[in-house]
Amino acid sequence: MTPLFGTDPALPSREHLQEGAVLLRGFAASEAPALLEEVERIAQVSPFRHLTTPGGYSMSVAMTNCGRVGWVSDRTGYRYDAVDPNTAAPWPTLPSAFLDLAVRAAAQAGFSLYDPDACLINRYVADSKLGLHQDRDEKDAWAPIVSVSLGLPAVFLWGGKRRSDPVRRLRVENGDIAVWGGPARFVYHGIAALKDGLHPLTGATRINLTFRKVF
Ligand code: MD3
Ligand code: FE
Repeated sequence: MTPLFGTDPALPSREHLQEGAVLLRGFAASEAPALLEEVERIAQVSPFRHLTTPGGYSMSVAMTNCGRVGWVSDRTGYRYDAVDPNTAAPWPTLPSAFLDLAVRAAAQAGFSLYDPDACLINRYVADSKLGLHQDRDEKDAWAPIVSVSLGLPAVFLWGGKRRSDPVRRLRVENGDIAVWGGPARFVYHGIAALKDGLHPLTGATRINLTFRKVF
């Protein structure tokens, strides 16, 4: 008998983070090369770009999207937009391999019938970081955010419901998936400055897919 989750490093494991949040270590590891091929295909249509924050700063993380809508930021604020402002065309559609993976991961964390509208794709290089924030531009406040880590490892900053709550640090690696929904949906989180390195699949970068139920 092969257990689905266990202590064998070749098999995925499941860590309970808090009520509504689960870390599935290695869950996407075997699919990572196929997922990264899709990312390249998407980026040929809607290239990675450094968005401008409402405060006028350029983000150190480069972003693109696929799905019915994509997350964008500019001097006027944050929003989901059905059109890529850089190409004036719709975002590439969500590949079935993405949707299938997100639905399986959400189900493992107890969220059935997950139906994400958007996948934000983040690309980190050495020193890229994402400051502590909440994801609150989505109407559905219960549906989880599913986060897939690919390539170089990173450190998740994982706080509480208030910005002043203590922040835990959690190392995530290629193939790890975190699911944050229900009571964990509005916790503050971020990514510490990426350490430089070389990953066999992604070179000097980390790619993160975050699936969102927007409507
Ligand atoms: C959601 N991305 O794009 S996802 C983002 O690795 C974002 O690129 C990070 O945060 C990345 O908005 C981290 C992981 C994450 C962690 C904690 C959360 C997402 C979360 C808590 C609540 C909601
Ligand atoms: Fe976030």
